[in-house]
Amino acid sequence: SAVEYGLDAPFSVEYHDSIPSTNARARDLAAEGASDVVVLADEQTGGRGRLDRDWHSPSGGAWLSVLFRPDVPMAHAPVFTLAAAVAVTRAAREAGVDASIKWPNDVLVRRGEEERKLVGILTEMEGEADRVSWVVVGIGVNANVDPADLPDEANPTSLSAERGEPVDRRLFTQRLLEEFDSLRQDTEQVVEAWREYATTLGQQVRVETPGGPIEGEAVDIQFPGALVIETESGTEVVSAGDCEHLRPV
Ligand code: BT5
Repeated sequence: SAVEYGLDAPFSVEYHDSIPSTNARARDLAAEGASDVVVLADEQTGGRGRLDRDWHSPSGGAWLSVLFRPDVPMAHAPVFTLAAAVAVTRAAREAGVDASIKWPNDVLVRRGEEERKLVGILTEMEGEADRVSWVVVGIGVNANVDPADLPDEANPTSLSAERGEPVDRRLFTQRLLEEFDSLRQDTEQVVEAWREYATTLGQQVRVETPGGPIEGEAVDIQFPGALVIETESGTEVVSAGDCEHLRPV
């Protein structure tokens, strides 16, 4: 309920028991001129992932969207996706779940070779090339959700499944928002923090890009979010926007 979410957050919070999509609501608020608002829901009935894919959002999750207006050029906006991944990873680790980040937008839990998706992040924005007007960072955390209720093909997991007991969503969300607030104001620290939690670096990867797949070893990340890949024919720098899929090969 809304009471559970008595958040002391650096944003004003709009809570919904059920809403089609917190990102869609945050975009509407952006159109009305709002900023520094978090839209939070217990359940989404029309949650969206990248490329208009469905995001399953049953009751018990932490489905939220942060609307803000950073003073940065459009090209820097991918850094906020990384910032959200770092923030949610820290909050998950504090809750006892050993999360790490798979470039660019997944937070997952690794068990040996297996990777289970815990979180998805969808960043949307509008503005001019030299200045963003608004950014909406949508963060979908499988908090107190049974993975059996989520699509199998993504190999999903949840905070409660990993912990063996429910997580305090108020505390978790509060820590997530505090971390995100600090990172969004100091984007220089984001890339370094990201490296600390990344599973991707050092791995053989295959990234699907509009220009075709790129295979090689992921060696680094560059501000504001591009992956550096050593391929047989040289070094490739793949920007977050180019990535459709990445998996170990
Ligand atoms: C993402 O997309 O991972 C971004 C998801 C962002 C969701 C948040 S929730 C709050 C805000 N409001 C919204 O409407 N959206 C944002 P993508 O990388 O495209 O992954 C989507 C794929 O993940 C789907 O095609 C499924 O295979 C899988 N999937 C769907 N729901 C899932 C879930 N709850 N947990 C794990 N995997 C899921």
